[in-house]
Amino acid sequence: MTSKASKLRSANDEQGGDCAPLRLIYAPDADDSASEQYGRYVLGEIRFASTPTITHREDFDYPLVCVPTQQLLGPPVKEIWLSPTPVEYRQQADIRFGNNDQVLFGYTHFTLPATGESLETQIQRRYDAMLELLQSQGYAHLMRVWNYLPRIGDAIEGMECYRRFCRARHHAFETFYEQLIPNLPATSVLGTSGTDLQIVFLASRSSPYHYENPRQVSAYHYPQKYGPKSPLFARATLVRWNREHTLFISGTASIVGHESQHRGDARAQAEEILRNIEELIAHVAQSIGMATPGLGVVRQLRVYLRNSGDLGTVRQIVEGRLGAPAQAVYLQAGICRRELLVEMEALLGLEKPT
Ligand code: 3EB
Repeated sequence: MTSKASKLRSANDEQGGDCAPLRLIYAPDADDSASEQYGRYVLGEIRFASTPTITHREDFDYPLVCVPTQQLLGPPVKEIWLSPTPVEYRQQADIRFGNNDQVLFGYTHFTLPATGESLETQIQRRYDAMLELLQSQGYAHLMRVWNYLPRIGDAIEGMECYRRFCRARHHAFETFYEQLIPNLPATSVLGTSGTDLQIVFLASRSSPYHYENPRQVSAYHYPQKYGPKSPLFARATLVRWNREHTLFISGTASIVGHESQHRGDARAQAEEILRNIEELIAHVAQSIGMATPGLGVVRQLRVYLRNSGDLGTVRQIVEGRLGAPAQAVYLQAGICRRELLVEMEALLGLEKPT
């Protein structure tokens, strides 16, 4: 066993095997030794690069996602989802996945079809396959989904690609789940400059808790003006492990109620987003009997910018509100409504109240 792997193992042993079954770390993208050292303790890895999509490397077994998007600040990083115990890797249908005893990391992608009908059929098919895989492997509960959608804002045969995506996802979820709302996970949908629709997901054996944001209309209740079928996702998902909690915060935009706020003003949008995230964290903390922790608890943040020129402005707001301990990755990406310039998603751990 490599030294990093044995360190992971002993950290888990010290805690009586109680630590979270997944943990996100960042490593320099250029450094393959990081991935090699963690070896079979990697559930999956996400890289960002505008270069061609690498989906699999023969020397690593784990799912490797390469999102064709530009990182706007700092040396290129990759996100490594680590397991405290060795991971098993498999592929079923078109889905690559890694799992330990408690959680599963999965990845599937396909070239975006050119016509609206085949686009929706393909999306629905992949979602069906994902849900069936999770059911059959015993990881029935989605915790977090990321969708990277080329041409997100383009009309394809008269309907926006994102709206078609929402309709296809709606059909898949509706067919699979008896009840929708208790099953909708934290989610993001971002536009890339690539050719493939990429779907990355995390699922667990145990049942997570999904939350809505008191400042926002639930996306599944959005009025029809945003599309024929509403976006099906939760604003946040909390997973309670033995000793700690993991909170996944969905892609969050400058939306209050269901309306976009601060058209054309990236600074004000960033501020609104941080108010949304702060309120959501407060709401979750309150529901589990914790004191309101504030934005300082955010450990990892992804900031998506429609225009790279807004980096300086948005960064200033983020750093002012979150402080030093948070790691933020800034990426250039398409966002689902054309007036939205910024979107952010977050990951944090909450200590269990004693
Ligand atoms: C919003 O709040 C902004 O369709 O799954 C954010 C996160 C958004 C997830 C989705 C959409 C989705 O409506 C967009």
